[in-house]
Amino acid sequence: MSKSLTIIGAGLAGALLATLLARRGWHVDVFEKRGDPRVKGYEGGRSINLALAERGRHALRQADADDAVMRQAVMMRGRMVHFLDGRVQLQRYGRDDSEVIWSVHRGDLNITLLDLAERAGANLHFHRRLEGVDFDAGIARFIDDRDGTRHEVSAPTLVGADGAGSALRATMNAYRPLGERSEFLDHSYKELEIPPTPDGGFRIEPNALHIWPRGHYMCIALPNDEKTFTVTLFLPNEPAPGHDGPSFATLKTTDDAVALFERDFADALALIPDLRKDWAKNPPGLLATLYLDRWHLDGRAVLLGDAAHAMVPFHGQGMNCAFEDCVALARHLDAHTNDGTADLTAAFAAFEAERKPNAAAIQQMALENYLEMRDRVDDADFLLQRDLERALQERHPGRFVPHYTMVTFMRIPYAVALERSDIQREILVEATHGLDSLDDIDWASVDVQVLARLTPLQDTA
Ligand code: FAD
Ligand code: E0Q
Repeated sequence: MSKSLTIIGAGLAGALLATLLARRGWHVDVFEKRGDPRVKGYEGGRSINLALAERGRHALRQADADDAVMRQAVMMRGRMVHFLDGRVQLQRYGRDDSEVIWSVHRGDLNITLLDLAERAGANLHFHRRLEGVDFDAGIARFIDDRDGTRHEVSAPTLVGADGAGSALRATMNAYRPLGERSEFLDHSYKELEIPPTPDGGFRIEPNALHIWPRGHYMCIALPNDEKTFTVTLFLPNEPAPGHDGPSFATLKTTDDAVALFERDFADALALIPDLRKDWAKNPPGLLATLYLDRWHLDGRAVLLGDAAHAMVPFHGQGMNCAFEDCVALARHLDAHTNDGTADLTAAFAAFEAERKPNAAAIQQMALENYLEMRDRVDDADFLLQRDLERALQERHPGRFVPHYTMVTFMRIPYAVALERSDIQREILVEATHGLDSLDDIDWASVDVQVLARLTPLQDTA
């Protein structure tokens, strides 16, 4: 078979890619270390829900998966900011309800995508953990963790969709170094749950991403369609030098955790009856950015999604970016296929050339967004800059487009969004310097800047 591929990992990217390729006539085998979530229920996967945005939805439409996914999605219109004194404020993400994001359940989404992959003709193999690859012989070795049995499979072409801890990446790197570098954030996360009300409703506003910004740390909550919220606390691992604020290291007992919530997240604490149990369930989750110089080994193996470019979660774009990768890889494979034979080396190289700069851009923007989220969403400078951003969007439609809009509601390359955001931030900072209201803006000089420094922007068709 000339058009065949072996995908490692049946998570979000692996399942979507399998569907896209099987529909294009590829023979696809997918190997997943866990059991089939459709049989036993979804095991593992620590972030229980995820924000789905336009990039991800566009990719899902390519696989006719968008309708099924959207049936279980909860709309989020903006950030609901919870201040220390208990006040709340909705900061809209877009102009109206056509510019919103969607909270989706990771397990349900995975199941929807696995069903589609199977229906498209992909062969799914569960309980198969990749352990190593003999690249010279084209053989992949798997272990079934239930009984330790080993399985060898002929796999001349491998795609790594096996996530941030990718085993395929490790074996590629051992064969020919990929130039791998991980930068761990000095913050980790813990997940907690807000249950439904006794009569089965949402405890707080469902159509928002809730956020409790507290300077060096924060909580967020995303709604689930079963009327619960998943709360995530992001906190430093160690006390910051010169600060005596809370950290995972200083919260030694569940009493310490409750005390932190009593002091800093009092309105959230009232909503989390099982805080003690949830707290003890899992160790803090680590957060890191992964950089590679190379994503592929000629035509024999290629990485995508978190396996290629894990990022911190603060822009809610990791899955969205992984889904964009899948569409791009399928497109490059098509473009490099002639008379039923694919030039895999050329396809993988073209995929890497297109996606690597964009992955680097969203990795950087995700890191920057953490500071904004935890420290700036409640400060006056920031809010004035957001107001000016909206005003300039109206004055210069299609030219001055807010940062969040470019990342979340458009599909222009992330690298373009980053480049334009940097210019726009300079304009915003300069124009609002020393001011406390838009009344005193020098519009003529701001308009000159916008016209001189920003070209008209067209979304990717
Ligand atoms: P994964 O989803 O991790 O899938 C990898 C699959 O490979 C898994 O099924 C795993 O079991 C399997 N596997 C692993 N090793 C092996 C092996 N050796 N052999 C076989 N199979 C293997 N992204 C968003 O877009 N929006 C959000 O709101 C968002 N929030 C997040 C919040 C948190 C706290 C975190 C940590 C991440 C968040 N993300 C978000 C990022 C998102 O979770 C990832 O980017 C996304 O899951 C990447 O998909 P993937 O398919 O590459 O990897
Ligand atoms: C989104 C949606 C985990 C997470 C996921 C997200 C977002 C945030 C803060 C976090 C960014 C934002 N955001 O509100 O600007 O838009 O996905 Cl922490």
